Amino acid sequence: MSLDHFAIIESTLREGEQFAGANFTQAQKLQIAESLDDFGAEFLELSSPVSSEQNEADVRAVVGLGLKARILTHIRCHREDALRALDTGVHGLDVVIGTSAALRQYSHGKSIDQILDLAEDVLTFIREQAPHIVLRFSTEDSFRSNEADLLRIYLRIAQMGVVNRLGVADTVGVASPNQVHQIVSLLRRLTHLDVEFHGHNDSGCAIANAFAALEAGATHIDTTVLGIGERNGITPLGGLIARLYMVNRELLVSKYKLPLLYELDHMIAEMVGVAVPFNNYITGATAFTHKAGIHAKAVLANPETYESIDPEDFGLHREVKIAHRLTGWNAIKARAEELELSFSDDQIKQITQEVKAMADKHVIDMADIDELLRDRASSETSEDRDVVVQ
Ligand code: HCA
Ligand code: CU
Repeated sequence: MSLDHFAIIESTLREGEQFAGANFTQAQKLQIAESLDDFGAEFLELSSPVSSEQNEADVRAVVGLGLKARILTHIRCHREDALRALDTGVHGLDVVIGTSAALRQYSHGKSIDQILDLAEDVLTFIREQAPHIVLRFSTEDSFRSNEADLLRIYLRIAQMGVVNRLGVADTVGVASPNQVHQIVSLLRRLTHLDVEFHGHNDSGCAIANAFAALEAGATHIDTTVLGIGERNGITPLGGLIARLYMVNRELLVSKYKLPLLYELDHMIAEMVGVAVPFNNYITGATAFTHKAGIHAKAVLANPETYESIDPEDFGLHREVKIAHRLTGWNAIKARAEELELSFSDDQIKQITQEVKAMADKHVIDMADIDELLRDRASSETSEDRDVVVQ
């Protein structure tokens, strides 16, 4: 399994550019490329230079940055596209062709035999032109393609000995983790080539499918920041990171600059005109917010009780919400200590009941709690004084 040895192909600048709200300027693309490189993404996949003149200029500009990340571009299975792409100086080509009946009929109109002939011609041509480039071949809509056709294509391509990597694409998000596991393990067993997984999220399995691919031996996973892409997108970078963190925290912390994730998610959200979802993996507004009294008590004693991810690994902080009717006295006590107000446990329990009663009547916030605590503290001191005076 390759959970401890994998690479991310960050496709915000290709699949992400296919997101409804994405219209990146060259300056934005350079900023995205630099940020992803800084984060530690091993590969950046860019839109095909054939798609527009500006896109061609953008590929050249990103290549010109001389980043540590290797630059790939994504092209159709055409000699012409390949030549245009190679001319930009990219380090690798991701070649794709549709293999499902629907795509064969309504997209390029080719039979499986014609696909094989074309792939053989184009891939061999690319290898002749660029002996050292990283070359990948992928079947679009793999999971709605006939399984026997798919295997025939992959095996023939593998036998040609010109590609470094095979791509499996769940183009419309139909695959389950089990299906992904099966095809990826089969390809790894039969070909020994690197295997990449690209998964859309139409039915909510994109992260689980990417993880299953890695468990099955996949070497490369496609992501985009926030998961942006066609329709509701693909495996989100942050979501994949969260999933992988669960099995190998040390590796993730050393391989990637995790504290940059918050910045990345918010930068892309702003560029494409969406908000970072409140429930987003790691960077959502409530990702590290604890509320119920039972949770707050345990988290205040030891955060691991209710946290599987340490926010500090991502440069973030947890929040314990205490201003609500589910609050508990341990949380109120902790707040009193923060304010340097001292009460007995019985007094804190009494104040907690007052907080709950208040929250039952209307929405309260921390200022209400602080006011109540200060008020009770000052009446305590005046009662003490009274006692002294008496
Ligand atoms: C698309 C193509 C693609 C390609 C994936 C790949 C897909 O539909 O725009 O090259 O592996 O989802 O099939 O993004
Ligand atoms: Cu896609």
